[in-house]
Amino acid sequence: MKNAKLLLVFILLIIAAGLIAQPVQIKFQDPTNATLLLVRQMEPTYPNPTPPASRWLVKAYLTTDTVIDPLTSTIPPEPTGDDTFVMDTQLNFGPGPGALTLNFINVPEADIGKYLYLRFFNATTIENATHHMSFTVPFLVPDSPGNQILEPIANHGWPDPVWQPGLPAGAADLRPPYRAHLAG
Ligand SMILES: [Ca+2]
Repeated sequence: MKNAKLLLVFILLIIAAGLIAQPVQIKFQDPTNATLLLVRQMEPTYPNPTPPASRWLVKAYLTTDTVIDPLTSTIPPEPTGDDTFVMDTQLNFGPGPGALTLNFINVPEADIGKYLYLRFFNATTIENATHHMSFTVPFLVPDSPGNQILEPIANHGWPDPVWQPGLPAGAADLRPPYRAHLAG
């Protein structure tokens, strides 16, 4: 009888573990300075290493298809179509020759099978950004909870020209130049 109870507890523990969401954690990195050089096309003094207060905004989005849909022309710009916002992080380089060192993007288990992409903005807040650079090919979120480390340049690319204009802050020209947002 005691063994039967222990077995029941064991089974319940296995069921409970299965119910806990297992996010997929994805880190995009670039061990070279290639991404830094693309960022410096917009801001030649973008610092390496990048002090926390100077780090531009990076947003991660999900799309159910493989099409990266454009942003709205509202302030702040929002994703369109089937694309949805996932999380913010910061554009950080270094130390060393300028390796891209982003934080992990946490994708909920429910979004496995969707496609993930990053968009860099040329300001520390989206309201002040005039340009953005986005993946050209979104990344399929794999059905394998745990850490995934990927290199964006090789696999997901950037458009040419890399920085895309047209965000409302630039169009409205109501804000100081983006250089004002760099503390470093
Ligand atoms: Ca889409």
